[in-house]
Amino acid sequence: MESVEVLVIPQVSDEVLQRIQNVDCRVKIVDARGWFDVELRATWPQWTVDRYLGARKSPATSLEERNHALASAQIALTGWPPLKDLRARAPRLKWVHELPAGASNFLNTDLWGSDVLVTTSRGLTNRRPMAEYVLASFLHFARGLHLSYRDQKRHRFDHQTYDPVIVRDKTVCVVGAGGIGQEVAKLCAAAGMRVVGTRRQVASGAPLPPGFVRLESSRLLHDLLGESEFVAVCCPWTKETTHLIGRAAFAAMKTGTVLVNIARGEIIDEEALLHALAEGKLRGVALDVYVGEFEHPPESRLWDDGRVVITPHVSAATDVSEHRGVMLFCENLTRYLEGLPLENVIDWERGY
Ligand code: OXD
Repeated sequence: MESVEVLVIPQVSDEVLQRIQNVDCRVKIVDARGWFDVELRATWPQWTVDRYLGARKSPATSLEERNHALASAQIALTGWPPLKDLRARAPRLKWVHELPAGASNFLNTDLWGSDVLVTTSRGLTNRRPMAEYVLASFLHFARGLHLSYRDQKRHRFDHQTYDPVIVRDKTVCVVGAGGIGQEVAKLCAAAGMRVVGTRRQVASGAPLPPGFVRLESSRLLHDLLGESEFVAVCCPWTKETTHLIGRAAFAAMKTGTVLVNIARGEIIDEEALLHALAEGKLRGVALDVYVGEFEHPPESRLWDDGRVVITPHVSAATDVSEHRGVMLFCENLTRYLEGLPLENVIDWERGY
């Protein structure tokens, strides 16, 4: 095989570039780190640009140089946000790998549903920090810590309203028992919680992943919600999971449920969530994601509610990264060069 051009778009380190080069001498890296920032700034909503590109510096390049790099690339490594018109401008493109995990990141790009193989870092993101975010949120509301902000603001305690509960022996429903969901399950089980969960499909007779005492297909989600005090949404956002947590799901939940979403905002119907809060159904809600998070701030009625914690998509952030997206890219590069099937390819029909 002759050389393959690998276009590196995100601002990864020199060490990462070297690791990719070390995969095989046929790899010809086109170092386009940061080149496309100028286009990302022009094509993504200002909210996304401020949040993810900020004031970072990038090399000045001409459109001609960028188009030239795209014209010959067979493989591209991308980050978040991705280029919206990569397919159209890279006629020789065969495969794109994204360092983030979410397939839905490509929804507004011309790669979605295209003939190019697209792989994600699904399951290889910082799972432990995300699991810690979930458990921290559960404990926050279980101990009533959210009420301390109210008391602090008005300089008056109302100790009777705290009504703390212990998480040990309580049931948590992990919605989406993939790589992240399984990490959540392990940590919650270690805290003494009873863990049940759903997956899109569950093979009959397959052993339960560590931590789980029950795993069902998503058809049985409402049954599991009905036996849980805590719920963690960890599944990918697809056609099937849009508004998965809607009115019927809230109706199936116990009064006093704590709900955490570390996946995508669109999985929760926010009107139904507001309704459930108004009805007093939920003890607390932690949202690391919300509907339209790449375009605008959260819905004010959620942000203004003392039972809702909203964070800016930081659950995977950590001082000790365990992200293995580059590792997967390098392994897949070897497979690509050997003509073998790649891991973590997005199935456009399935949506992840
Ligand atoms: C994501 C990620 O896609 O954090 O949300 O990787």
